[in-house]
Amino acid sequence: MKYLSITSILMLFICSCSKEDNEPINFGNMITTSGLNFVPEVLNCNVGDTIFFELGVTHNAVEVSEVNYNANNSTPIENGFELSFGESNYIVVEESKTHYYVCTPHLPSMKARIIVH
Ligand SMILES: [Cu+2]
Repeated sequence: MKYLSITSILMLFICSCSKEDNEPINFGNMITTSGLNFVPEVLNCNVGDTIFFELGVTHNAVEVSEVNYNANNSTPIENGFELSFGESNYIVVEESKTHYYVCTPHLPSMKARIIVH
């Protein structure tokens, strides 16, 4: 008969506790880069969701206004998010609106949206 070590029992205890204590995180809200594209180009999510970014080393992500998005202008929007080249990070969306963002060196092709419902 095999017994669980004290470490294993502690680990099981810690894991089951943290599952109950924390809100579930939706890891489906992930934005990556492929070629000169953000993937997905349109991310649909809900207020309160966490959005993860994993950017390739040649790409950044700068939130811009809708007007600048349509004009392929990378001027950052006030209080927007900004991830530097190759950064892996996350944001939490707290408002029902559309976030427009671009990769500065790869405009006009590389831009995308996060639609918060
Ligand atoms: Cu890029």
